[in-house]
Amino acid sequence: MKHILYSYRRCPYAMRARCALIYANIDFEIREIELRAKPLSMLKLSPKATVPVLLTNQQQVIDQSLDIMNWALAQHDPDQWLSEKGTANQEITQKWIGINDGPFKQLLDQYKYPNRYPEQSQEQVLELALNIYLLPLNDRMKHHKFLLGNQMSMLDIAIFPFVRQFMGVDSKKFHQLPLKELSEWLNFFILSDLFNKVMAKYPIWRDIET
Ligand SMILES: N[C@@H](CCC(=O)N[C@@H](CS)C(=O)NCC(=O)O)C(=O)O
Repeated sequence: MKHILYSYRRCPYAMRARCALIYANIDFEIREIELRAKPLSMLKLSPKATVPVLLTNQQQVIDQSLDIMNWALAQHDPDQWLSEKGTANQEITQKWIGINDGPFKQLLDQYKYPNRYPEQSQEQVLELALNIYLLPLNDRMKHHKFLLGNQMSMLDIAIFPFVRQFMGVDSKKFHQLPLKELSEWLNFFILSDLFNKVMAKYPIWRDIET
């Protein structure tokens, strides 16, 4: 039996999980869901009702994107995305993923849906995102190609889908910002063969009515 991933194509958490699963050459089935009509089979596995959810062929349920990444890389990690585990880089990875999934994700939602967050203008949100996250990330890549050095790591993969979404809100404006290195880094992933596979389209999964 194949592993099964409940996924939503445009969700950055699901993207990072699919990146790791595809990179690790895991044979898995994608069940593309609709957020507004989640299949009962997924809710039974994971009542918290967020994607991604992985059901392994050993019937283990993994319903946090970072856990799915770590599970996939533990099976197979051909380019050593986790090679720096146990060193200072692990702390750096946790720090940046923490900012990404915490304050930056919040700013991303505010930036995407300004009408839902009238207390701050889109300009103010952009300014904050630049200061707490985007400019410091850009600085990290002034001297090497990826966030932890010249080799790609789990950190790059865990956060680029979120930065891509931020850029996508107004890509013209984004490219006028002093984020040259970050833009090149993003482009590298967006144009990669891996990302092309990650963004393949699937029909919506429907549980069979009983
Ligand atoms: N901490 C979770 C967050 C996943 C998450 O929030 N996914 C969003 C989609 S991008 C979701 O499923 N939201 C539920 C909904 O919109 O109903 C993870 O890392 O997997």
